[in-house]
Amino acid sequence: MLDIITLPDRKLRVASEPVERVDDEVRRFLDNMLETMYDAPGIGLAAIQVGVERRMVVCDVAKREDEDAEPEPLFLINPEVLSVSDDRVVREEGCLSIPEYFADVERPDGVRVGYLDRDGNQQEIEATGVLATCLQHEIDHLNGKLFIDYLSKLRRDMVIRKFTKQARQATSATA
Ligand code: GNR
Ligand code: NI
Repeated sequence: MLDIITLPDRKLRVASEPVERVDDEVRRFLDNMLETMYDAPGIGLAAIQVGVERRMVVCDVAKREDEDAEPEPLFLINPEVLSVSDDRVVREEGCLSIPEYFADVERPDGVRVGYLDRDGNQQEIEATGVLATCLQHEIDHLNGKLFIDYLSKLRRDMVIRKFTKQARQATSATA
C-alpha cells in the first residue's frame, strides 16, 4: 500500500509530468494505486497523491452506491479533457488529501476525456454524473489544483489553516 499525502503538503500543488512509456513498471504502479484507493476507500486517486509527479489516475465509481457491485476500475495515463458540456451540476466533493472535509463544487455535468489505457492504447471516454465529477477532480490534481480552489478564498484559507495547524501539532507531539 502507498502513503497518501495530505494538506498542507506542497507537492499537491505541483503540476505532474507526462508518462513517456507505458511499461510493466507503470502497470505495477497503477495496480498499487488502485489497491491504495480501494483501501482508503475512495473513488479516484491521482499519482501525485502518493507523491509521484506523473500524469496517472485510477478511478472506480461502481462500488460507491453498492458495496457488492463488481469492480469497474479505470486506468488513465496522460488524461486530457477534450470537451465539457454546457450544463453544470453542483455535487458534494471530498478528497483523500483533505481528509474529512466536504464541500459543494459546481462543474460541467459531462466531459469527454482522452487518455492512454494500461496497454498504451489511445482511448476516449464520455462521462456524466459522478464519474464526470471524479475525472475532472483527478485531472485537476495532475495540474496541482484541488477542489477547495473552487470555494471562496475565505473558506479555502480556513481549510488550509486547519490542516496546517493539525500538521504542526502532529509534528510537535512526536518531537
Ligand atoms: O474518494 C473520493 N470521492 C470523491 C467524491 C466526490 C468528488 C470527488 C471525489 S474523489 C475522492 C478521492 C480523491 O481524493 N481523489 O483525488
Ligand atoms: Ni482528490
